[in-house]
Amino acid sequence: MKIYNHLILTIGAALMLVSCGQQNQSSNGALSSSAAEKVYVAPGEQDEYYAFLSGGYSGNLTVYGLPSGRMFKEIPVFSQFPTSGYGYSEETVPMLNTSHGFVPWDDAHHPDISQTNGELDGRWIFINGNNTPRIARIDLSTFETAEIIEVPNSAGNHSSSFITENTEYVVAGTRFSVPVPQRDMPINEYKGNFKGALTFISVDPEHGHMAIKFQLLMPGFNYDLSHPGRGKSHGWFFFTTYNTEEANSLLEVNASQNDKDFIAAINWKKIEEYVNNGGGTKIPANYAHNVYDEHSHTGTSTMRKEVLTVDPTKVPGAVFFLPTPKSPHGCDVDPTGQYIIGNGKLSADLTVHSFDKMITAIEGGNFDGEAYGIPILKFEDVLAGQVKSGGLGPLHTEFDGKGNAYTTFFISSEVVKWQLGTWEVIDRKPTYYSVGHLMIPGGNSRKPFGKYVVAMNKITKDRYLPTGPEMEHSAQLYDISGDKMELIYDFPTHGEPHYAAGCPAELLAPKSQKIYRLDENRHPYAVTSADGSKVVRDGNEVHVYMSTIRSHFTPDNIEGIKVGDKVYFHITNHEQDFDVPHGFAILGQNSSELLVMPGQTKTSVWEPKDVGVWPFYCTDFCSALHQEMQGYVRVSPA
Ligand code: CUK
Ligand code: CUA
Repeated sequence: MKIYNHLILTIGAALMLVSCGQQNQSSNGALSSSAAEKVYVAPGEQDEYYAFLSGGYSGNLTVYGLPSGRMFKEIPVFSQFPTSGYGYSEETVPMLNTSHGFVPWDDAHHPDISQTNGELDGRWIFINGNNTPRIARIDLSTFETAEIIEVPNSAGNHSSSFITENTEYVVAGTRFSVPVPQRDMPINEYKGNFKGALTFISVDPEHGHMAIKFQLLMPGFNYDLSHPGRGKSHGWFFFTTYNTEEANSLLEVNASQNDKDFIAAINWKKIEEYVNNGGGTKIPANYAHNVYDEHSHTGTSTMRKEVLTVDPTKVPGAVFFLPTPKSPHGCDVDPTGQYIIGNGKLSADLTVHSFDKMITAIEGGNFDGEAYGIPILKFEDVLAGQVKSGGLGPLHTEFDGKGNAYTTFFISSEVVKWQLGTWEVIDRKPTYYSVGHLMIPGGNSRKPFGKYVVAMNKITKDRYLPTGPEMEHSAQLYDISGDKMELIYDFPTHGEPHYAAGCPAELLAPKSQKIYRLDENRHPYAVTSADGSKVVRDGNEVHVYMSTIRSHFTPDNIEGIKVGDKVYFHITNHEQDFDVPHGFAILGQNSSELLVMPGQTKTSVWEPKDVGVWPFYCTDFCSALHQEMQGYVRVSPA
């Protein structure tokens, strides 16, 4: 490994020099004024694209505009979010329930926008929780988390949440293989005993509701990333694997013995047919299924008890392994569905497999042995071509829809543009620094919008004014409308974006002006008429039915509360104008303030510990009389 590292550093340094020399820029990538014009969105103007960047360890999803790089919103998904009270209000706490209890955090990596016929349809965006395996669905008419389903038998839900071309399934892989079902056993008995569960979660086409259709129990490799087939390869799903040695400790000596790992090709249509005909085995599995209803404004959590598993060897012709060099990470399928690109992260060359050749090889039945009963195709039989990239540490590839692919190189810090079919490198530009994923709006669909690519970098170093040892990560925007890529902008990101998804603004902006109608509010504690406000005691629980409108609370003077009571403030916002939330916070409250959108009801719980007269106020500036939007709660001795 020492020699190898040395090689990387030497070649990497040489490459940086070469590629910087090719730039029409200074060594730090400083730009011309025409770049400024390209990203400038004048006051009052709007961006051309939405970009949704995963928040990594923030557990959330951030929304940006392109080309401006302006951040519009952080959508809370897996993490408690004081800004809106998500994960604090009674209505949203159930969204973070899991079989392990309340888990108010996760590591979110890969967003993917729903598709119809392989094109973005802008209905929902899905994202994975990596650490406590979960998949979330965010409604793109409200930009709110609408559903979270836990994924049992998975660990490190990383190769997720990619969707099939009609959003039939959102698919989740597992970075760790684990005992299935979980049990106490020696770790060094991993090999042959641990399983990698690949989970196919069906999506109801009308409402988007998710349900686990089946789990394919694969050999104990690490299933790192995945991509759906599309077009001609629709019906298949592809997963990169590493650690096909099944080592239980991934010190490099163990993990990189095999010259080639695999891309697993899964014919999910075949497995779907198998389970529709009664195939598969149900096993006990506890997992939470959390749904937020936008009419009752309330989340509910249901614990599911079993899952349908499928043994891949029981479905002949459904699962194959494609040998792919050197610990492939990214697994990307081009817009035509013909090419499957495996980026061996310990390699310099990119391996491109051909879907047609794969089918021919499968039909020919001439295999290179098998692994746990799963046929291994011959490398030469499926290889479409190799890209002699000249870079090091390839991770991820996106497409512009014009026959070009763009691959990130983590070690040599660059984006390389190459041509599908000829495998020729066309252009390369440095990134600052150590790029992970990249994103072209729609670059993960049959119809990419190949005008910009966003590179998401892991190391920020000197790109911004320093803010101490911890800096936000950095994204970079390249104009890819010409033959050569042009770096036009840097912008800081939030958390650690891994992947992102983007779409034209007109796909979302019109319907995203939605408001919740007060007359459709079915929250059990809603106050939908002006005189519905009241205070109701039930033992030591007190329910305050409160309404808000610019700029007062009703009621605003509350008496009769005692120390030891549990007080529920159910706040209904009577506004019906777009973008007029009211907030609520009371002194000493140890959860969070709330933001209540027009037409919505949200509940905050307060258990007063001390007698006194305690003020509450609106936390969101709502009118010239916002500062008058306040009240008192009198707390008497028990
Ligand atoms: S991963 Cu982070 S750079 Cu989670 Cu898709 Cu490759
Ligand atoms: Cu309501 Cu400020």
